[in-house]
Amino acid sequence: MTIDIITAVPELLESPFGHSIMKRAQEKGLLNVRLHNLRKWAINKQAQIDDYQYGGGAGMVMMCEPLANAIDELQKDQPYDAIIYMTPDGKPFNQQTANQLSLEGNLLIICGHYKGIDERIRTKYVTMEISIGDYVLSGGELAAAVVVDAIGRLIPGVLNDETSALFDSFQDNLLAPPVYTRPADFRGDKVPEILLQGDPKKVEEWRFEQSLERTKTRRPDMLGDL
Ligand code: 6GU
Repeated sequence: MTIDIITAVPELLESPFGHSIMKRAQEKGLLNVRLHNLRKWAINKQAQIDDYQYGGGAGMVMMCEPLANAIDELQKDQPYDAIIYMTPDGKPFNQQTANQLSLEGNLLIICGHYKGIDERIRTKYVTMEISIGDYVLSGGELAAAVVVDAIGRLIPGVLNDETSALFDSFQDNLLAPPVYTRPADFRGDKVPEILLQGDPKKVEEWRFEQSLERTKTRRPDMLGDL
């Protein structure tokens, strides 16, 4: 899977994909994340990519030309299954969307800054708009890192234990159960006995009950149609 990211601040995205699981995914050739500096397509020697908004008001708007030229050039090399714009007024991102996007081949992600991008790029190029929650970030880069991480770890072969994504919170509309590791007794606080007994069926039942209980108390909204 290839994910191209257009950003005015590529530095913000270098570290998130350079470590741990995302790094391994790229080393294994399962995920190819490419950062593209929008300034490369700036309209003049001043490296301009944004301008004042028509109608007045505070905040700069990212201009059509650099974005359109960037997208056109990248699109020449490969068609995209989705052109995604990161924006707080986009569709709330969730596990279902992550699952769907992890099945795609080529994605293009556009990170906005300032007041956002010219509306004409949204209507003419963008096929999907994603928000990662009801709060405002100063740019789309951190949100893009969140989305790429959520997608990347679902690509088959990226996680060591391939089944482990199946037990994630949200993957079956339940929160994950509590987990424990050694020691079995930490300052008098003991690991639940059932996990030590080695009966896989009982462990599975216990985990399901814990998941259900946790979801009921923390996120009753998720149980709406159960
Ligand atoms: Cl995708 N971008 C920005 N700038 N702020 C956000 C967001 C995205 N999602 C939530 N807040």
